[in-house]
Amino acid sequence: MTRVFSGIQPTGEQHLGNFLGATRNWARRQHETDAFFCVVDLHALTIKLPDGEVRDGSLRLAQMLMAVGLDPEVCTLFVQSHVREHAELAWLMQCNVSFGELSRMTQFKDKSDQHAFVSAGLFTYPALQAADILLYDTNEVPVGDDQRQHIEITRDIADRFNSHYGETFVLPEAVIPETGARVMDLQNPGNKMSKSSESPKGTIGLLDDPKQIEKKIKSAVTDTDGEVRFDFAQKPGVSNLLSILGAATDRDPASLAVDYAQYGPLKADTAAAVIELIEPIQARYRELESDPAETARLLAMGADKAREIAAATMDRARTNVGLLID
Ligand code: ATP
Ligand code: LTN
Repeated sequence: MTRVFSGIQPTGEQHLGNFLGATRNWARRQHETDAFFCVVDLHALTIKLPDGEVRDGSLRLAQMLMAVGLDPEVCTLFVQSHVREHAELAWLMQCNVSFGELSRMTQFKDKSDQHAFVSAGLFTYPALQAADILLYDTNEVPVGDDQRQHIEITRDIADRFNSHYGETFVLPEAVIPETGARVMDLQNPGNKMSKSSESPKGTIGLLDDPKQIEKKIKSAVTDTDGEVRFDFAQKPGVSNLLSILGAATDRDPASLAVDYAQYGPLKADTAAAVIELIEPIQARYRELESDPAETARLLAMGADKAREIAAATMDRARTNVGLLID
């Protein structure tokens, strides 16, 4: 069976971009594959966060992932730091990736510009991500478009390791959705929707109430020519709304454009579709939120399942790389 792995950081609130670009597809794929989904708390440590945020955020994110539809009885849902092999394999990855390769990562360039203290961990972040993926003999990695480069470097590291030390890792493929892979900020449609956006009006949080969602979409930046057309280069704001509506209703954004002569109705329909999509998620989240002990139990069960596979891969990697086996 196809093995699927993906990860998400327990920082900030989940937004529409995370859902349409990644987690919705995780929920869909869990039924047809052997799927592993990981709350990557060690990755969150690359940037200094307020005390307690990673711990609380990990639990809340796990609850949100279940609210979005991940079923811990169907897939394996766990927290990265609960499976020690992630940090261990990351070291072998760091020793098999070059400074030059890491220097070319656009996510590092973006994030290092935003912080005064740039940790070594932020720089070697892709080595830990490669470890995450390779530990599970992963075939497919469902992610948003911004992660393409990280999956490419994972393949390069795996390929290099295999040719130096013998067949050890499976080469993974990125799986990027046709619509929703790059949801843009509503106020700055040149940037991707992000939890670290300067303007909260540009980001739709999965826990925003319907009124807020309506207001944010109504005030989304468009342009002045008044024509509804799917053309990201010329009309980024309008095209982003068409993409969101298309992804929310499982329709093709370009063909949706012919239904609209004005921006007002496009915005109203987009807001209605997003609210319809998000409301049941919010209701499930509110239920799950009330029982953190049950979430912790489910995560411990996930970590036990993950550890079994990770330990076998780690043994293979230790042997092949030439360590003295204890
Ligand atoms: P941010 O930029 O908001 O800090 P991130 O990229 O660090 O976010 P994660 O929460 O770690 O976000 O990402 C989880 C998943 O969501 C990844 O697969 C990523 O590609 C996807 N994703 C994030 N933002 C978007 C977006 N605007 N559109 C589509 N997919 C997205
Ligand atoms: N780098 C990713 C999060 C991430 C991930 C992974 C995604 C960490 N490990 C393994 C897929 C597979 C991000 O910033 N969104």
